[in-house]
Amino acid sequence: ITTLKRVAKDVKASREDKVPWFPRKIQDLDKCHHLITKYDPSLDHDTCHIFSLRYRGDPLPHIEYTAQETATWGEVYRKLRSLYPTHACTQYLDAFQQLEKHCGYREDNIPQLQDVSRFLKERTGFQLTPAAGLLSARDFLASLAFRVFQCTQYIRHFSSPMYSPEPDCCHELLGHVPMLADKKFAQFSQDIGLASLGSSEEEIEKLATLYWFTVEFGLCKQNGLIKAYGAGLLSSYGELMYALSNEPEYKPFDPEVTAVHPYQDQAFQPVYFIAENLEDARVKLQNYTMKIKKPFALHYDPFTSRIEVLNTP
Ligand code: TIH
Ligand code: FE2
Repeated sequence: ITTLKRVAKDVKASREDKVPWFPRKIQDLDKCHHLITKYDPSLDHDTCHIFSLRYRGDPLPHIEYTAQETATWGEVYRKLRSLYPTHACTQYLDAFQQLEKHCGYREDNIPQLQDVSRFLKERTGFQLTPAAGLLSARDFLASLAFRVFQCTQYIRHFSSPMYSPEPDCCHELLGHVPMLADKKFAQFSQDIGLASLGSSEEEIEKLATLYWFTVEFGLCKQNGLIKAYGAGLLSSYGELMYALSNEPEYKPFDPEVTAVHPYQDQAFQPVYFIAENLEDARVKLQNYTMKIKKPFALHYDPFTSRIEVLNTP
């Protein structure tokens, strides 16, 4: 009841100054759990309030996966691992090696979020938190501002190991986690999150699209070759092969163009955006986000994990 009241008050306050409510400290993320009910057409694009039973600071739940689930993971792992040396960017390969060494990344073991979260925290300050399902773009992006990554824990159906239209633990652990261990990429991810705080619905939509074509499906140049850094590619054997096959269309990463490009969320992408490198993508993103109009400037204080709001006249 208290949480409900608090949310109602925040909504009211944000109407008054016309800036959508946003979390200012990491504990506020406990109020960012609006799930999207995606597949019920009557509820399309609607969100529902589900108050998570878990709060920040609680230990991450340990999951006992069944033999069948571990077998699915094993198949996904084995096939993807054989593609990484030729298809994944060097940042990914470096982190993957570390994860095999320190974090129980193996064919016969689905790593636990708690171990992986500890690993990331030491490398880039990112931490993982379990999500009950698909979150609204606003809530998902807001957590990135605090270097918190919301993860699913269930696994795809054994009948389609090489592609899943929905995120699952294979996608989080094999797609996102290795990239989040890279400092530059972690900064890039947090920058999208910071840009989203207090942004309008239209701007959130554009930032979510940018996120989609970079963090999920991004390609980059490396030593004259094209490599994948997007998690949606690195967790799907089928799409990783396809994305680097010369069959799809390729465009240079340009935030103004990328942010408004239509995307596909039930099948392979018809187009991929190629970044010069991760640093260049970060600079381009920064130039783009600087143009988003807000009545204040935001600063993230890494010592307190708080957002400082600087009023600009
Ligand atoms: N298609 C990815 C996979 O098979 O692992 C999962 C997703 C990525 C982005 C959205 S769903
Ligand atoms: Fe993802």
